Amino acid sequence: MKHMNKYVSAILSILLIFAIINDSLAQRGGRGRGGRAGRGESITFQIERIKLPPGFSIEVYAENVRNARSMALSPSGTVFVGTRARAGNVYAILDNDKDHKADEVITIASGLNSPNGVAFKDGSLYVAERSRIIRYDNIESNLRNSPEYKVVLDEIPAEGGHSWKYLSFGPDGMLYFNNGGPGNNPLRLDEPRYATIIRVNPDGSGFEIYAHGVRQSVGHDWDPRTGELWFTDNGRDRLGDDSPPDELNHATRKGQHFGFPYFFGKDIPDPDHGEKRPLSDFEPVAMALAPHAAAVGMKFYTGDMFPDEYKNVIFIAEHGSWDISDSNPYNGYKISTVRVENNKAVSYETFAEGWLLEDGRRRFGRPADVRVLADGSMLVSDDMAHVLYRITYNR
Ligand SMILES: [Ca+2]
Ligand SMILES: [Ca+2]
Repeated sequence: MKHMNKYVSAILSILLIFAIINDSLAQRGGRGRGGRAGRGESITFQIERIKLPPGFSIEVYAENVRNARSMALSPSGTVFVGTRARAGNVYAILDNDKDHKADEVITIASGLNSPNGVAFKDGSLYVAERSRIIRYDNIESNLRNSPEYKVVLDEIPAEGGHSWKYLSFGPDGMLYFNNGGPGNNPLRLDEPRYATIIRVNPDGSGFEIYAHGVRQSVGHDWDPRTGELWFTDNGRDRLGDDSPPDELNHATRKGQHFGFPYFFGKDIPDPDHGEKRPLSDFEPVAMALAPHAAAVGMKFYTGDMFPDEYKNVIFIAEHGSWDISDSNPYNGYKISTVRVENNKAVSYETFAEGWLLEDGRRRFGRPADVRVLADGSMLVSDDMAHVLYRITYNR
């Protein structure tokens, strides 16, 4: 009996040690496992740390949405989610009982090449990979059947980085997407399709460059009041912790040039290319955003749930920095708002923060995109914690 107790005690000790090791691994990796980027440290998921203005709440809408990035909505309420990670997944997320919590996360495609961009129109899901756009017709009747796709547009040049895309239908019915610069500050006069925003007809015809000089824009939307395009753009790396800013830009017509790779922000010349053309050749930034914040997905708030002051305000997902030295806190890891009045951006404020801890290094999530739901609540995707959140307001 005494021996027995010793054995039991030894086994319990071993189990306890395993439990401690396991817990410490979970603390380090947590739900952020695989989401590690830069030199920051991933920690366990702590939604209670997210701070919002008074009256707003945030909760998890869907879990286990690995690498959740851009979102698209069907009229019936299906949320489609693109990803950038190697698995190449696209998801359909269903709230079958309409209680504002997802019931199913269906992987409708995998093995695609960073299918970051998703858009929905007339029953079809459009997906932007790095170098092509594909289309799944009648998708909502085929979510579980490994649906087949047709290629809409192929052979978009996509060397190097910055080729994952954001995809939307504009008010003109055309498909818009970015094609970033292949590197930190390359000048590629040989290939005008780099560092652009492009538009095509839904069948892939009518290819044209809508905006030039855009380093990497992974978020855009149209002002519902004017129908004009606004888009985020990520500034270059390795010009210091405080420079250059990320950008919110405003295109008023086709063919404008937004400065890359010659200038950043309002007037910051690139060390390699800044003297090659005059600043006056380029459209000024509409609002300079935090340096290296990685401003990505953005949408105008068009719902009725939030207070009136948020009507037509731009919500921006700031994915969060890595290119900041150890002595300074990171930027981003938050949702920001920019107010547009008389067609000018007039304010830049924090709406939701707390994904990054007070030490400025540890973080449990990275916002990637925002979407307004039919009831006026807002979805936020998080490609590090692998969830979608839903933000609501209680009058
Ligand atoms: Ca539900
Ligand atoms: Ca610019």
